[in-house]
Amino acid sequence: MLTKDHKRIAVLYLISVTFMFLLGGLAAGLVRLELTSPHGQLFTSEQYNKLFSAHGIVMVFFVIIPGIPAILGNFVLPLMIGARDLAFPRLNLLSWYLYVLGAIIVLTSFILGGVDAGWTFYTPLSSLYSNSQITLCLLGLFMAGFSSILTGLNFVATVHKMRAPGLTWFKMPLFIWAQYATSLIMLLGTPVVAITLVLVILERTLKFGIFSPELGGDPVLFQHLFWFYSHPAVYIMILPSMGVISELVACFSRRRVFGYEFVAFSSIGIAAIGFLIWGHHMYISSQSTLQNIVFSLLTLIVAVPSAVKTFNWSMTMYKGSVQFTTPMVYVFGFLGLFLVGGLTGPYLGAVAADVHLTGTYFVVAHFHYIMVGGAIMGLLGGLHFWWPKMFGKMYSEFWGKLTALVVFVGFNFTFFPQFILGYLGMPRRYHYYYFAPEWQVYNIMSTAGATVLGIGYLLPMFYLTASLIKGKDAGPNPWGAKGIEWEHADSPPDPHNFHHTVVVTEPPYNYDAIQDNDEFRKKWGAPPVTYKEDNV
Ligand code: HEM
Ligand SMILES: [Cu+2]
Repeated sequence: MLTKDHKRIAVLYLISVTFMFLLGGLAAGLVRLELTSPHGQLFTSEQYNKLFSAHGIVMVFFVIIPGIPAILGNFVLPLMIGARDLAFPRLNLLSWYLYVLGAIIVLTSFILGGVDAGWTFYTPLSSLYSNSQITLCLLGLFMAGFSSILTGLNFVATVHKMRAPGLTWFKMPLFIWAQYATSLIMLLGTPVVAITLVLVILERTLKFGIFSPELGGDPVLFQHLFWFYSHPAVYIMILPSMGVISELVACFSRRRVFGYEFVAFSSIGIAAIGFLIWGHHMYISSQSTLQNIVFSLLTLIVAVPSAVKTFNWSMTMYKGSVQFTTPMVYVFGFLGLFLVGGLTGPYLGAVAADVHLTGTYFVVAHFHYIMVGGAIMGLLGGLHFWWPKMFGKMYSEFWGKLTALVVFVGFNFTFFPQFILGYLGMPRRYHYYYFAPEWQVYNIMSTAGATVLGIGYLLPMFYLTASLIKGKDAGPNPWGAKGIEWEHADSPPDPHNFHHTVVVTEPPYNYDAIQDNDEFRKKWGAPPVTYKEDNV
């Protein structure tokens, strides 16, 4: 645990994030269990508040935000650009310690009594009224925030300074572009929320009048500061996943991503516009009508770069020869779920519809489709893609594909009924609904789906661990993929990544240059690769 090797730090993150994911999942299971009955007899309202707060806090701050950057980014970013390590290896290790310290503090706050103000910590509930362990919890999140800032800093410096000779900006893999854009958001946004959390702590402990009207503060100010970070934060969660998808689509369609430059710039575009649309979380917060209209327009504009990506991935597959490997099944899962999540966004972005839908299960369904559907599918897809590189072993394709299917089906059964519930008016964060027993059937569907989904999320732990023990050797390039990490490094890569200095001469994703890589694939029994004429 004193290693400065980015690859080992990535594995440390993999273990710690998985642990947090299990805890967050447990809380989610209990929340869903409570909602199978309209009367809410299992928990008191206070216990329920603490459960969903714990779920949200753990999942957002300790799973999805660090997820892809800290695990996959740490492992493959230096390899993909031909660097020996990140720019600041010690800082990287410090980031992991801050993550763990933050997690321990937050979990302590749960054990000492819990937190009941939700993951959004709206004032004045969080600052004046709640008697729960909010101060301690915020302190933990503050630590975790620094972990995020330092990782962002490290990635930006690495991408600027450590690229292999010949690797110009427009030869960089799209995953790197996505990580770069994400890192910019981490650097610019996280300090704002970190300070905001400190202000809440000061208000709680020293009665500073910042957010609470009783003390002369303004609760809407908190929302502005909070969402100024937390909307861009949703792109911290989804952009890396989009980067992963670009890699998988290129590799398993055996083509350069259609409109590579557009996809690269759309990452930067999403990051930039993401900072202008936080107000769509505040339509009913008493901000002015003009503000509502402006935020609404800007919100609808951010859909454009996401649509560009989706269109370009589809075109890449359409013109390529698609290989159905486990990571590719996750790509299709991602596309299906992201589409549903994305298409329900504009309903929430349009002021008039949002006034009806805000605070309901429609919102819950929407952001789970994006964050869990989008970000976790990308994380799983990427993990299955780079697993052979990380550990040098192949896993069972059968279990891999089956799991992807179980996750997809379970996911839809869990969250689709919540759109209906939201439309029918079921509010989020209530532990009973005896005034509307007709909602029970959808809630039972949702809980049943969550059970399937839970099983789906547990399965990889077994067959991926099994692969470490008895998996076939993967060799350096089991997918026959293009990219520095596949073409120049062993699996797993040696401590300094490469035996020689990498010099880049080819354009990115130069799949046209490969004649035949079937020998790689025979090793693990995959169908042979066939290449199509490139007729663009
Ligand atoms: C791209 C990834 C996206 C992620 C990760 C994401 C995530 C989220 C989250 C976490 C919330 C819940 C906030 C809360 O706790 O109240 C939310 C709500 C919202 N999202 Fe998204 N979202 C994404 C895309 C979009 C898009 C494309 C749109 C619109 C075009 C959109 C519009 C909204 C709006 C307006 C709300 C506020 C709903 C309300 O509380 O009334 N989102 N989103
Ligand atoms: Cu937002």
